[in-house]
Amino acid sequence: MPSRLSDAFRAHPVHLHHKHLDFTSLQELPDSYAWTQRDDYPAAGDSFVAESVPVIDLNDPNAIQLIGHACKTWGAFQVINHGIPTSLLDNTECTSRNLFSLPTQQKLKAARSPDGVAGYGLARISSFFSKLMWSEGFTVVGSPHDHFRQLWPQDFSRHCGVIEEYEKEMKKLAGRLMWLMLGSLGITKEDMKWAGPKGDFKDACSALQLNYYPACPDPDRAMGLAAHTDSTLLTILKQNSTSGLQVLKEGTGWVTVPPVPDALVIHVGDLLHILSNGSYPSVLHRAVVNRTKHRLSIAYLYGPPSSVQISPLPKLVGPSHPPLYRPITWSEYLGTKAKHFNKALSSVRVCNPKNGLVDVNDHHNSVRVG
Ligand SMILES: O=C(O)CCC(=O)C(=O)O
Repeated sequence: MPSRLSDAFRAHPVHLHHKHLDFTSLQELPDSYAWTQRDDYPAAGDSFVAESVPVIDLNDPNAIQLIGHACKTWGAFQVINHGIPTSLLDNTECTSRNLFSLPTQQKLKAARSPDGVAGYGLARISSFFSKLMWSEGFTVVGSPHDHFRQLWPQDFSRHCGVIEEYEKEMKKLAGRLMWLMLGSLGITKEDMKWAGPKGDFKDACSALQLNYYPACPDPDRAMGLAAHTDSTLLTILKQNSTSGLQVLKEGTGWVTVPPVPDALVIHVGDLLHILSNGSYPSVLHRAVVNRTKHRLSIAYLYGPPSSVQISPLPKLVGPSHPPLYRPITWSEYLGTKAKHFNKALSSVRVCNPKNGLVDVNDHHNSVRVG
């Protein structure tokens, strides 16, 4: 992540205490992890088979239409036949599992600093909540080399190689998905100069977030990762075979995204919501935990070059569709998010949708904390 993006975090340091990270010693849920207001929306799917986010085959000739529909109605979808080799998905999951299995003291050698982005620790969003989340995280920005050398002094290069290969493949897939998602809005290369002369989003910025959710003695009262939207253009999420990811569907409630072997979950992020002038909702999601099984997820967070101004695309703006958001760089938006969290989008909104339409991301204002 270029220094401009790291600056957003440096300006908003979070002082999280990492001492709670040894979950194996906890036989009962401590009060500090008990979320009394967890169910701010109903959970769908307990008593009936609820619909869930569409699974889209990227080789389907109608993929672009299916993606457009999924983005509009869910802000999320799963993809299969995406071209990422199963062996790379497995190796990345294996490196992540290996990392979180290290003794706590070893992991803390690579702890994220209060004003940093990369490294091991609690989710950065923890600072917005009075209760702790039942998870550990590790963020990679660029090369994981320096941190991995601390974690595995003898064996770091093998793990670095896996993560770097994963980042390279994710970048290619993210560029491809960008064109499918933008194409479904009628946007072409002429409309997206910052995608570069080859349209390959060469200067895009990204980070990789590894999440580990240990088995939990009281999962109904715990929270793995609290409800949030991503500050990205899009996120590519790989989950292991334990379910836990839930997305909020307006009018339905929390819907579980079931793990599908080799599928990747795609989230519309806040910046794509802005580019689409509000047509594609930035999906509110969270992770819940399991009594007997641990869970792993790997999120590739993809955004524009740090200094590019992101604003509603001119083609999507007109007399009946005024621009809903002011222009903002990713760097500035990360600073806004670090300060306002789930109210960041509304803080950059300049007007409400016309024709009585509700802004699809308005529900974020009602998400309760703690
Ligand atoms: O673990 C999951 O499924 C969600 C992860 C996530 O939302 C994140 O890393 O931002």
